Amino acid sequence: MSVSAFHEAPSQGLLIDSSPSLPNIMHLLEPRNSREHVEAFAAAVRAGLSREPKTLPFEYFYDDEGSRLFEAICKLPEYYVTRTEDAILRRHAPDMVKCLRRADGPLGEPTLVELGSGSAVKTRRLLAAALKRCGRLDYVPIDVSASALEESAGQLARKFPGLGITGYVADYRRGLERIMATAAGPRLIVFLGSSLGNYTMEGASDLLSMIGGLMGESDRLLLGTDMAKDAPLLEAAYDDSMGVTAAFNLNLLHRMNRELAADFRPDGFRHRAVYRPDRGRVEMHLVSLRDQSVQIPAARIAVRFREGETIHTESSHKYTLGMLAELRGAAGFVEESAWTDHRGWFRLQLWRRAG
Ligand code: AVJ
Repeated sequence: MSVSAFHEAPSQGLLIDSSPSLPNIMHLLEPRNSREHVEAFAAAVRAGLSREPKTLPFEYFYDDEGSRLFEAICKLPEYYVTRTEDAILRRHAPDMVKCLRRADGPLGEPTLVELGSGSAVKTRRLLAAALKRCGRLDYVPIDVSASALEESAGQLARKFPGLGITGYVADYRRGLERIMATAAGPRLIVFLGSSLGNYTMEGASDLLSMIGGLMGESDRLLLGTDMAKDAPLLEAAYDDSMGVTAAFNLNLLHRMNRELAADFRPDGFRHRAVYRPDRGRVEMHLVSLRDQSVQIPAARIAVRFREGETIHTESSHKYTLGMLAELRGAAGFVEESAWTDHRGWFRLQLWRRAG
């Protein structure tokens, strides 16, 4: 396939004229500044900070600033997760997409659905392999960050002629329900980066069951999971020397200030990451450095913090084979194949629905 001069032309007009497969972005979420969105955030904050111990839902890390900080985390020397998964993908992508076949009837193109695509850098390995195999492919990323989705969809459209892209700004459930009702099979759903790890074992099993419930016989789930390993490695990965992960965690306080008119003093808290092998996870907390009280007007609460009290902001599960087998069984999947790196730090597994 040759790249025409049009593709490099700076003019938007020429780009549109020359590209039959410009990404299509569907919005199933309320925009960030809408009243519904602010109210949902306020309700989550009120619930989490009224509880003992205090918590905040991890979903709220990913505003534009948080998504940008997460991309920076992925490049840190301590954060081996992204690099390790990418090495496995680089090596085995052609095997991972074998469930996809060239469309041979009126059924439409093979489809690769991605949950939480972010910047979709690692996904390129899979897209390249699937395009080589099938010629054409529909790529359907789902992400809550409109900016991340728009940017990566634009880049991928330029890089991969033959790829049809429809992005969904949506939560996983609503996005998947819509996509699985419309896209013809076979469909490969990819859930990379150990994003599943943010869910409790129960939440993960519910999410996987929901996904399985929408899958047909010829569909497959490709799931990337970070594995249990030595505490120092894990704690360094979540508390890097440049302080990027700390900034990512503290951004939640800035976000409450920005969106809920809260008066958090971010220098009154510090980032803490601790591996709890008994719970199978790394936990991130924000630790209050003193007794203090914070007003959150949009959530209609004032919150008191004791010195040393923490907000539990994230869990990142680090799986054993036993934990993965438990999830697989509970959610009704069967494993077809699995790939790992030479140190066994990260695992990609291909599952189909049981029965
Ligand atoms: C995007 C959920 C996979 O848990 O490792 C990175 C997020 N948090 N550093 C992870 C994260 C702190 C990341 N996931």
